Amino acid sequence: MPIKFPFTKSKKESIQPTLGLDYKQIPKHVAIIMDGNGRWAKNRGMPRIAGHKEGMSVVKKIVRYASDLGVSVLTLYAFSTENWKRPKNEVDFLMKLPVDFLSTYLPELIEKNVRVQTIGETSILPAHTQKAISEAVERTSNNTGLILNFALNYGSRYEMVDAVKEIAGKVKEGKLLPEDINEEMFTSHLYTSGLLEPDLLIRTSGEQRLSNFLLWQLAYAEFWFTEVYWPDFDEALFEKALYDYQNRKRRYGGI
Ligand code: V07
Repeated sequence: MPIKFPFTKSKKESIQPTLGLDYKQIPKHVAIIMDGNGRWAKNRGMPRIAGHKEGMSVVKKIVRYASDLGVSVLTLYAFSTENWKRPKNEVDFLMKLPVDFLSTYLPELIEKNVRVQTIGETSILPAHTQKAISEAVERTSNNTGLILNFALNYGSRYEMVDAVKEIAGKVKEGKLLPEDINEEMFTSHLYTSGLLEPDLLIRTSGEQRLSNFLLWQLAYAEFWFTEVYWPDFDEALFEKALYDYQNRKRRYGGI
């Protein structure tokens, strides 16, 4: 029998946990590197963009599930600063995905009380992409449920260099003393300012690298990897990641 949770608002969705998750210890912030879309398509003799399209459907499923489980922040690595090196047709297609996603899914996000945010240098994305995203950000800005945080044109080293530049500017203007620079104030200059640090990082497709994703913010996160390509990722695997997370001892460098 499907189990409904007290924190689930939607009448449409229900989830069937199988592993015995502890609903009092759901990770607050889950970050995902959604890898393997191109390889998934290639294995089926399909163009890479078919993998991206299928990957987008999985985003919808996982957003629903994370929202139902009571996750506070879901950060998804949708487009990295390195992804511009891909063929133009692929980049063009990727830049249409936020438009496509939101044209069909924004009403459900609103209904589910999800708040859309982004991290990364979104100001250089194509106008149609920016327009769709800023509309979603605006229309969900008062929502208090899951924060759905898309990393778009995101690179962690760039983010940190940007923070350093901003801090240096404040020092130069005499607004800040070098001795007042500390971890907390550095953190507050990153794109993720105001968000909790990720508790759990998931990467699909068998790669076990950070690829310039949230280098500073993942300092204490648990890492969880699967061989499964992102288009084949599903609720059961997400639940397994959370289950494994709950069964690891988190010591923060202590004993
Ligand atoms: C993208 C689908 C998922 C697999 C990984 C790469 C391809 C959803 C979005 C999106 C972004 C912003 C937004 C709403 C939706 C997206 C890109 C790629 C660039 F406000 N999926 N997805 N954006 N992929």
